[in-house]
Amino acid sequence: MGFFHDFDPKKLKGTWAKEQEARLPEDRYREEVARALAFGLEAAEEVEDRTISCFSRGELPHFAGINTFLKVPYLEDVREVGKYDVAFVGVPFDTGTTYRPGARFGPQAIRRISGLLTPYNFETGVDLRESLRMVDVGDVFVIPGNIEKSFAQIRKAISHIKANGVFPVIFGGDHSIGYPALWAIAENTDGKVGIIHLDRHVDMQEKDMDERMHTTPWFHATNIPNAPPTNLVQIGIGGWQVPRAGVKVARERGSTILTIDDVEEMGIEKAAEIALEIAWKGAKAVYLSFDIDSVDAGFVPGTGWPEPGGFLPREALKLLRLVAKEGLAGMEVVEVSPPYDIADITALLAARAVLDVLATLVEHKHLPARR
Ligand SMILES: [Mn+2]
Repeated sequence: MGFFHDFDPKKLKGTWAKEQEARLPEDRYREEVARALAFGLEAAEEVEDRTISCFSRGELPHFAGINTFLKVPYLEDVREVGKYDVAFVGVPFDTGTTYRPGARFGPQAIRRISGLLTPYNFETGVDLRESLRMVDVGDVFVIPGNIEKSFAQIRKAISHIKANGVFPVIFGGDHSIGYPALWAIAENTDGKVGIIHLDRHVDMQEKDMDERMHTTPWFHATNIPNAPPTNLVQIGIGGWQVPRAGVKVARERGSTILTIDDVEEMGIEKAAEIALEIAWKGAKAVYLSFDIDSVDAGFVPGTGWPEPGGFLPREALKLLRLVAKEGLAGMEVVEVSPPYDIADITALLAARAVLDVLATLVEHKHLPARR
C-alpha cells in the first residue's frame, strides 16, 4: 500500500493524550463552577446549561471576566500567599530600557491574552487547575524613573513570595528586574543558585549609560555570593546587539554562552542537557529567565530590543520544557512591550511559555512543592 502501511494509531502521542484526559480529576473545576454560581448568581432560566452563572466568575467566557493570569483568583491580601502553590506577579517596570520602552504594560497584556488559554494541556495531559493552587497577587509597586528604589521593592516582593514557600512566576517589565528577582531567590536559598537565561543579549555589563539598565542584570546578580557566574548559562545570545562590555564580563567571569548555531548544531535536547549540567553544578536551586526577544523578531514584534535570527517559538518552548524538568526556584518572562505588539502575539507567547513550564514542573512532580 502506501507510505503509511505500518501506521499504528496506538503509538501516537495523540492517542495517549486522548486516553490520559480520562484519568484527570475534575474536582477543582466543579469547585470553580459552584463558586461561580454562588458568587455570580445562577443564570437566567432561559439558559439551559446550569453550570453557567449570571455574572462571569470563572474561566468562561474567555474574553470576559477578571484580568488575572489564566483567570485565577486575585489575592488582595498578600499576607495569605502561603496558602498557594504558585503566585503570578507583575513587575510593570521599564525604566531600565535603553531603546523601546513599553514593557511596563507587559504584565497587563500577558494577563489579558492569557484569558484565551485553558488550564488543560492536551499533549502533556496536565490540568493545572486540578494540580495546583494558583493565585495572581497583582503587581509590585515600582517607582517609575527610579531604578534603585524599584529594585528594592521588587526584591522585597519576590522575597515575600519565596519566604512563604510559593513558586513565583514574574511578568516583566524590562530585563533589569532579573537582578532584584534573582537576589530574592538567592536570599531564600540555603546554597548556590544557578541561572538559565534565554536571550539574544548577554545582559552582563556593569552599567549602561551610567545606570543599571536592562543590559546589566547578570553582572549584578553574579556578584551575589551564592549566585556564581560559573552557574550561569546563557542560551541564544548573538547577532548585532551584544555590547562588547557585556561580552568582556562574561569572558572574565566564566559564564557559559550557547549561540543559536550552537543549539542548532547539537540539537535542543543536548543544549538543554548542557544547560542543566552547568546551572545545577553544586546548586540547590535554579532560576529561569526567559527574555521573549530570544525568539526571532518576526514572531515577537512587541519587544524592547528586537533581534532577527533567534529561536523559532516551537524551539524556545521545547527548550523551556526541557530545562524545567529538573525543577526550578522561580521564573521570569521579560521584555514584552505591548505598544509595539501586533494582535497580542508577543504577549501570547509569553503566556504560553509560562504554562509550558508549569506543566513540566507538575509532570515531573516538582509542583506542588512539598512543604
Ligand atoms: Mn534581550
